[in-house]
Amino acid sequence: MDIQYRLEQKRKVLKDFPGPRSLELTARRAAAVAAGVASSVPVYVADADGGIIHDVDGNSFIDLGSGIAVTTVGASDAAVVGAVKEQVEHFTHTCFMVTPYEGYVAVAEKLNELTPGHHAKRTVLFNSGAEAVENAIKIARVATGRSAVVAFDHAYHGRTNLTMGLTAKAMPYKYGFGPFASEIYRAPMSYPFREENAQITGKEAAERAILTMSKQIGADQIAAIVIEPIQGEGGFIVPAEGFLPRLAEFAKENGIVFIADEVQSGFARTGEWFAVQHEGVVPDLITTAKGIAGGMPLSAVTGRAELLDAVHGGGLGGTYGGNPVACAAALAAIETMDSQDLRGRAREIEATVKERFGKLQAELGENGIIGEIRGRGAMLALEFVKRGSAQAKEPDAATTKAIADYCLKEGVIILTCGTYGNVIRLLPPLVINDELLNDGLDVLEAAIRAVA
Ligand code: PLZ
Repeated sequence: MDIQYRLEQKRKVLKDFPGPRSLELTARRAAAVAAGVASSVPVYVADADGGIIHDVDGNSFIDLGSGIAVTTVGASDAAVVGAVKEQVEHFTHTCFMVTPYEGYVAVAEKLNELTPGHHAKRTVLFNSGAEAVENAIKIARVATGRSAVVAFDHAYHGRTNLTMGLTAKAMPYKYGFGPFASEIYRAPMSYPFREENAQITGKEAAERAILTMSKQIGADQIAAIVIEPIQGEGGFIVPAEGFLPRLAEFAKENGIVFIADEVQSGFARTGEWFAVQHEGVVPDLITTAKGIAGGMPLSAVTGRAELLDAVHGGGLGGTYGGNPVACAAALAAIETMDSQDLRGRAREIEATVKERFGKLQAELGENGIIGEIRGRGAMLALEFVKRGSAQAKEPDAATTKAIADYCLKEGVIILTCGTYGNVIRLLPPLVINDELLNDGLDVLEAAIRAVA
């Protein structure tokens, strides 16, 4: 990795935190912004680069969240900034459905090339992850002539009506927002840390899900199975080995479209371009967003040409889908991921984090609070349990929050997640340097020791 940072990569927190400018903005916000939008950090951003976020009061935070897995190449990668500037000086928008442009085509070509499988592929672009998932289901329904869709326990697929229905957790995502779309079914996930039978294999967990599908729906009624290869919001759950391949095989045997939602896990994050590649799974459709465009809003559905081309002309689209500025950013971001070997960097980060926190877990012992350390590449998580509940594995959301709060006060932004709110997730920008990463991890380790 050879990155020229624009901002000094150094953590700094002043005494009065949040500072006066942030407090002023918090007050203005309360009077102007809908209360339903929450922010996990009480400071306002002035600048961001590499692994650092500057706030409006002169504090500098280490970013271990990347704006929820978006700024994989950093929040102001030079190549992305250059490409965006170049594009906005020509045109910001024409609408691909009216007057098309090359950037959209080039992004589609790139996605067709990078996604797993050597079959003929097509791509369609949108703005958000939810929009991509929703359209993948539209495509699967048209292509199969079926309507049922299967999602999993702990799943997160978005906040639109259809994707809320796919998302598992009620509070805060679904609570009070129903009724939800029909023909959505939920199957049991493989969650190794929380399996009642600790010996269950991935294949057996898949058979359990297949039984649910066969009994509750009927395999020939299912249009699509949609799954995050590593579940994100649900707790960075990595299914047992063999689970995803067996589900993909079942889908294939029954004419079901297998959709991998790689909105969070895609684009170098896990040490491969896509998380399904760790088990050699080739999805029929793959949804991407977040990391794809260096922070510009862009999402995509990529997959088998015969599925995407089954949709009638004009059946897919949207005013802004594949915006030219976002496309220019995507091509530059993907180029940076490649030239800086950010997949390799993700694997280095995995090794660093697993080694350090594995030691800490062992040191805290059987009755320590770190239940499990898991994840792939730089999509890593620590799941916390109540002290003394090594057997029961009682989730400890309060301690998890206390750890994140401690980190924030010390200048490290850490995100939590999980159905039980007891998971700390690490999603650093992959361009973070070792010194900054280790400083951030020192703070996290101190936080865990302080609460343990
Ligand atoms: N699919 C796998 O992770 C977005 C959303 C956080 P959008 N995850 C972060 C929140 O509280 O809103 C996500 C995801 C997976 C789909 C989505 C949805 O992507 O770009 O937020 O619509």
